[in-house]
Amino acid sequence: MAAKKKSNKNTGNHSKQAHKPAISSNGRPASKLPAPQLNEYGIPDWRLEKPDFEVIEVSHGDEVHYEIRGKLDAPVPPIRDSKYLNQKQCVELYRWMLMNRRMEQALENLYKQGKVVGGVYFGLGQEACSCASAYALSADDWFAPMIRNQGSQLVRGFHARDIMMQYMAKAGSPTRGKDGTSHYGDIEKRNMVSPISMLGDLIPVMAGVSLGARLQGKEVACLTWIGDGGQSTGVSYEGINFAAVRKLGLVLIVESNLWAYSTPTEYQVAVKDLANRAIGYGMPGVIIDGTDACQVYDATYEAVERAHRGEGPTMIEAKMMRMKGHAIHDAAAYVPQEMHEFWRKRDPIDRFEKYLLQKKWLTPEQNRQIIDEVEKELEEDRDFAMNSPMPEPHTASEGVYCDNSCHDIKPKYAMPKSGKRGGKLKETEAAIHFK
Ligand SMILES: Cc1ncc(C[n+]2csc(CCOP(=O)(O)OP(=O)(O)O)c2C)c(N)n1
Ligand SMILES: [Mg+2]
Repeated sequence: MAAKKKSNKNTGNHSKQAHKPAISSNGRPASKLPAPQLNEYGIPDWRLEKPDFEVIEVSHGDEVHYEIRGKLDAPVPPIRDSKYLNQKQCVELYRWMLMNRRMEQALENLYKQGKVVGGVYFGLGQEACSCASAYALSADDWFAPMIRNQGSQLVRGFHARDIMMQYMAKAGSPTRGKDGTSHYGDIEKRNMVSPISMLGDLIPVMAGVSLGARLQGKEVACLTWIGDGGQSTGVSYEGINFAAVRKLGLVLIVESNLWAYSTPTEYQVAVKDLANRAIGYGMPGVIIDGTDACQVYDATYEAVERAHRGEGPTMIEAKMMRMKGHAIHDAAAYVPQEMHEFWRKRDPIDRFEKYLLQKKWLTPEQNRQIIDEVEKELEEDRDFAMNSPMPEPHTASEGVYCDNSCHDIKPKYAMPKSGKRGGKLKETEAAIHFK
């Protein structure tokens, strides 16, 4: 169910044309990129910094806490120039990241004012990962956000007011007040599959969306995200493996944000780089700095192109830090303070802003204007959401189950092509399965 929308000037649905590599006037790529390094298992690692520390469990009697050991005073790395993004796109992307951050700040305030019905989830520190990846999709591609990917919904055409109304369970929210978080999709316009709370379950679903489109003669990229914790679930393995075997257009971003609730990655998995798991599935993997919008965009863009060519899935490990607790109720007191300080210096929005200003792709005046516009839009959306009504009691049972008046279930692109053999199995074939 999708909320009725006001017109969206900044649609995240980009034409192919918009994704031409940034080329300088002499026809060469605008900048020289360093050759990507490979990790010990041959996985490309695009990062310009490899943070060198680990979290360890320390116990004093009955009390256990975490400490961080390693090099915490390393200089902040530069942003890696994009191979594909031009100036206009970079500025637009920066605006989405700002919108993502400021919307979540507004949601936090609404929660503290008692206006939110359930909890609130944040993607603080992960705005580049959510926004730049969604920005790399073409209009016909599909995406399925998880709790840290509210920014991707903005990029793909939802408004802050939709998300705010959803958290407040308002009548005009995407689920008409029937859910307090983000369990809605839009299969008509924005090609968004609803988040599934059970971690990993979206992976086979998105593999299935890719397969469904292929049966209808279309290769689409299907983007979803999974946390470092969520990636350990069995269904993640099954879904990724299925996509790899059938060469489906799954684009999987592993949000390697160092914590799964209160468990540090060191106590969750034995591998150093989660992208190494791509080797076991027989698919390409790449490691990127998840706080660098250009790296996120380029890696996703290449994975999307690969999906469009029908070559199969890609696993992108985006390394970064979950900068807040699991949700608003979790103060994350278990995270060593120095760890927050290290990553605060690598804030994706601050770094991207500085990069654009230094490159003179954004003047301080233009920057001020963008910030003012974002704030104004959010203020209007917040007022709209706050003043909109709660659902009428009699609507409680409406739209819960799909019926004939709901929508036609039909192929989106074309009638699936049937095999030469026809749909009927020979009796002997069916019998083979029971032997
Ligand atoms: C299959 C399953 N197990 C457990 C949970 C409860 N749960 C929700 S989020 C979460 C932690 C997820 O950590 P991670 O995947 O690293 O994502 P992050 O919160 O760091 O973004 C857990 C255990 C769940 N939703 N689904
Ligand atoms: Mg995590």
